[in-house]
Order: sequence, then C-alpha cells, then structure tokens
Amino acid sequence: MKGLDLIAVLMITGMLLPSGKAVACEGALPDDEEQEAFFAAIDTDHDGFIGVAELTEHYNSLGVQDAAALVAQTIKDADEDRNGKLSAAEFFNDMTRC
Ligand SMILES: [Ca+2]
Ligand SMILES: [Ca+2]
Repeated sequence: MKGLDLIAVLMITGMLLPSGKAVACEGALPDDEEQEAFFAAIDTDHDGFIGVAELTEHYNSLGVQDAAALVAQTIKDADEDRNGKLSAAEFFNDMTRC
C-alpha cells in the first residue's frame, strides 16, 4: 500500500493505535510499546505473526465491507518473505510506508 491508497485504507478501517493516534506516514511512527500492544491485539493466538484469519477478524471487527479482499491486498503488499503471514516488522513497514 502506498500514498493515497494507504491513507484511504486507514480512513476506511479506522486503523488507530490504542492511544488514538492514526498509523500514518508523516513521521508519526508509534513507539515500540504501542506497536507491540497493537500487534498483540490482532495476533490473537500469540504466535508472533498475523495470519489471514487474524487479519480478517480484525477488519471484520472494524466493520470493513470486503474484509477478505482487503486482507488479500494487505498480505500481498506487506508479506516480504512470502510465508503467508505478517511479522511485526512486515506489518508496520507496510502501514508506515509512503
Ligand atoms: Ca497469530
Ligand atoms: Ca511474512
């Protein structure tokens, strides 16, 4: 996800950190503690990765209309080592990429 696409998705999903700060690409990278809390909230089986099912659940909980499509797009864009799930680094790299 890049540029306007990312911003649009963030607006649609209301993807906010627990502190209420939006994850954006304007140098507002959240601190490690916030990243960990946010990641852990989605990584419900605590295996250190966000899988398709977890991401789908997250988007569903945010009321995303076509969660499956957004999940597929997110994984496609962010899964740098192509193992089908997102590590914290992959996840936040994608969300904060400009
Ligand atoms: Ca997991
Ligand atoms: Ca991966």
